[in-house]
Amino acid sequence: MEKSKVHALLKRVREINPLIHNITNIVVANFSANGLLALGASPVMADAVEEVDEMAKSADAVVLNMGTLNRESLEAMIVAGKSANEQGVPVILDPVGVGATSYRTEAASKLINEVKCSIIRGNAAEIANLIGEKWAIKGVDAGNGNGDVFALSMAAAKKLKTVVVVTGKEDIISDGQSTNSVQNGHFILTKVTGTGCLLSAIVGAFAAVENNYLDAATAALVFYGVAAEIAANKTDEQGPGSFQIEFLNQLSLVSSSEIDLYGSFHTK
Ligand code: ATP
Ligand code: TZP
Ligand code: MG
Ligand code: MG
Repeated sequence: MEKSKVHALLKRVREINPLIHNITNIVVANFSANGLLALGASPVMADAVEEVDEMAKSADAVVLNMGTLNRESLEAMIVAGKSANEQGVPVILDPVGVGATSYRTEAASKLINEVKCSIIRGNAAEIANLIGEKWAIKGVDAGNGNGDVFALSMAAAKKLKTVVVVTGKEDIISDGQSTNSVQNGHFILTKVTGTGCLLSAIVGAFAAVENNYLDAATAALVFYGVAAEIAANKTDEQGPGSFQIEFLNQLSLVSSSEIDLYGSFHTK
């Protein structure tokens, strides 16, 4: 993929203003909605089992996030996911905290057995646990595992027959055949809760406008990482609060020329 495709997809998101239906966790709902708006997408948070079928049908992408999962939200995710599958609407899964408890691990298995996910995005521990490989996890945060994330993303994509994104210092995106890596991002993203969840929502916005999901996810990660780098630079030394606000600004401001200047990604 060329940088020109990142520009083109960003432009398309900003022009089309896709509707992103999120069933997400209580920690990040507001931040995710604001981040999607800043990008130029249109967020809706809806999790009542009575309405998710209808909402998912009218959406351009559905994002399922297991962060504060419970019986009702799991049921709503399955209904929304099936509805999206019937309509050809892409489904993005963020398996937050899978591996931390057996409930999350079992719920994730149920979800991926019943719903066809277009893209699954998580940290290395979450993705490893999703395919039955043990990898240390600390609550919702990646533990100190130091396995091969390239091999992990490829193995997970093959096993789950979908595009898998493993994020961390370097991000790896695989469809089981081709694998891309993205070097953009900044350490301070790990000091603001919900930056992984918002990323999954933004991956949804790119998947809404591009059905090559390997390219869509890669472009989303480059865009997101560049926005973070610029925001970190502008709020140098001020800490995560200032960064969080400036990051929202940059999600709306990042331009094609900044992507040309700072974007860093490769096909492995
Ligand atoms: P975790 O709970 O382990 O933090 P997460 O779901 O928040 O996981 P991350 O892996 O933190 O997701 O990814 C969110 C964003 O932060 C991605 O854009 C990723 O590239 C970036 N990121 C994470 N860690 C680093 C790091 N050490 N340096 C640079 N960027 C990072
Ligand atoms: N607890 C349950 S969900 C959640 C926390 C802290 C937010 C996790 O967000 P992220 O994006 O994975 O850091
Ligand atoms: Mg993080
Ligand atoms: Mg996460």
